[in-house]
Amino acid sequence: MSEFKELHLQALMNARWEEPDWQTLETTREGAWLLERHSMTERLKAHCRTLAVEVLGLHEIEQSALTENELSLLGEESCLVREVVLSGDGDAWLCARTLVPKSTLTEKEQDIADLGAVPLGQRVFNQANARRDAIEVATVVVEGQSLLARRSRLWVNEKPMLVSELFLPDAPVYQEEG
Ligand code: VNL
Repeated sequence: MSEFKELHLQALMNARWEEPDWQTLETTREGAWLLERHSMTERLKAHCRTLAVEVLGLHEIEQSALTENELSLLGEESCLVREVVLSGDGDAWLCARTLVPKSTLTEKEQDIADLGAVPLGQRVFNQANARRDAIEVATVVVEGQSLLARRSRLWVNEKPMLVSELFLPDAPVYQEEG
């Protein structure tokens, strides 16, 4: 799993995020996934019987290690980094890296640090005021394969976090019926 982690998380961190071409993307199958504003957890769950979350990493990152772009989306603060891989019925579908600013992990949101195998989306979207913005997309090459990725900002009780998601080769986004 550590090789997997190196490859995919590194690729995700090196992604060149771009503003989506909404008009074109909205009409495509990939677009429905990449531009999803509600819960990716729900969307993935609709394509399998069991969605499993494996936590690959959970650590703190200093403000100085964040990019200008990340700081402008989140504010100037150190963050918790949560790295996971999501599998649908045993197939790895999505690799995700989430930056959660320290000030987001307060009051009701303290538990986000301790989610473990509970999907982040499940926790965030059962809150009525959850919303997503700043959606950006990228194509990431891993071992010669072009994979789709997106980054978006999630808000819970007006507190932000930044989610980067890499769709792995077996993900339903690449399948005809996806
Ligand atoms: C997580 C991150 C879950 C990104 C997701 O959906 C996701 C998580 C299930 O960290 O649990 O799209």
